[in-house]
Amino acid sequence: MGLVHVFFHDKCFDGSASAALFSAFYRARFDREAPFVYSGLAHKATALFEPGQFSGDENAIVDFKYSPDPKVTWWFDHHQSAFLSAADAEHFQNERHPHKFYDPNYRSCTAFIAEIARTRFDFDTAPHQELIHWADIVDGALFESAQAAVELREPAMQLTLAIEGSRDPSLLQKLIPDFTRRSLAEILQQDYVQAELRPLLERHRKSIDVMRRRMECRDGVIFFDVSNDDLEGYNKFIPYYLHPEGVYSVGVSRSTFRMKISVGSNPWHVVPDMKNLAVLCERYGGGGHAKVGAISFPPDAAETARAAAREIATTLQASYRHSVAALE
Ligand SMILES: [Mn+2]
Repeated sequence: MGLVHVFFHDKCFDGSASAALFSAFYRARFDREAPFVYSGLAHKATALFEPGQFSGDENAIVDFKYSPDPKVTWWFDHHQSAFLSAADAEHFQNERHPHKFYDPNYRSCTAFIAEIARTRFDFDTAPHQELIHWADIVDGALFESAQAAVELREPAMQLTLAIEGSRDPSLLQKLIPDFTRRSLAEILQQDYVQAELRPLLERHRKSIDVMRRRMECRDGVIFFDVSNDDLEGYNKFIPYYLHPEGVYSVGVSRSTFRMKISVGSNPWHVVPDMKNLAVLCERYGGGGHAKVGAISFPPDAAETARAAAREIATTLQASYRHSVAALE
């Protein structure tokens, strides 16, 4: 029996769930006794893969970029930008490897693995439906409401907070095997999960209080400046939770290495003719997607960042008034 080394998107619910589902599939259809090891992969500016890293008898990459390394024997991904280069994309297309799969139309890699394993390898995915369902919701950010996204009542939402916020690399080593043998509610009750979660939930609650104090909503735009507050990241749905009447949000925050303007739109409150936020942020040297964008400034450019944020808020307020006038 050969060692299976699984490489997965680190600190990501879908990445961890993909690693778990792939393992269950491989055990059921290829080798019931195979030992597994797991390594998280992160996006960074330098080389994503290290030479010699693919040390298993089988090496699987799930929910992460393609590697043309011949030691990689399985690959599943659903990201729009799955290939580091045109040469990698060509390598994938020409090789036509029977165990390498790519489809950017899937909301989660977990659902993609499930579909391939079920239809091509006759794997029974029924026992893993809960995991597949939640991977789709979390990775697609398809929360039914701002309450669901911020109050974190569902076990999957609290597990996501633990996975994304934990600094302990051993958490996922325990969580991945648990994903295919316990329900999410059972996993949540495990001591090792509760120990991780307690401080993270406390920080999450505090961040809601801080943001509540710093927020105002006028003409459809929620504005907040938390750059002088001790906030280590925050849930990006909090603005719409506190101000459901808001359509856009503009926030200023600070980290050790930059000042940041975050510009977003409320998934649960849209108006006609929404402003494209990527285009708006590009005007200030930032970027993003149509529905969410960001701009970075050097850490000492606080005033420039604040002035730009005010200007963006004013632009979005005018756009909102225009949209609402069109509705009347
Ligand atoms: Mn994913």
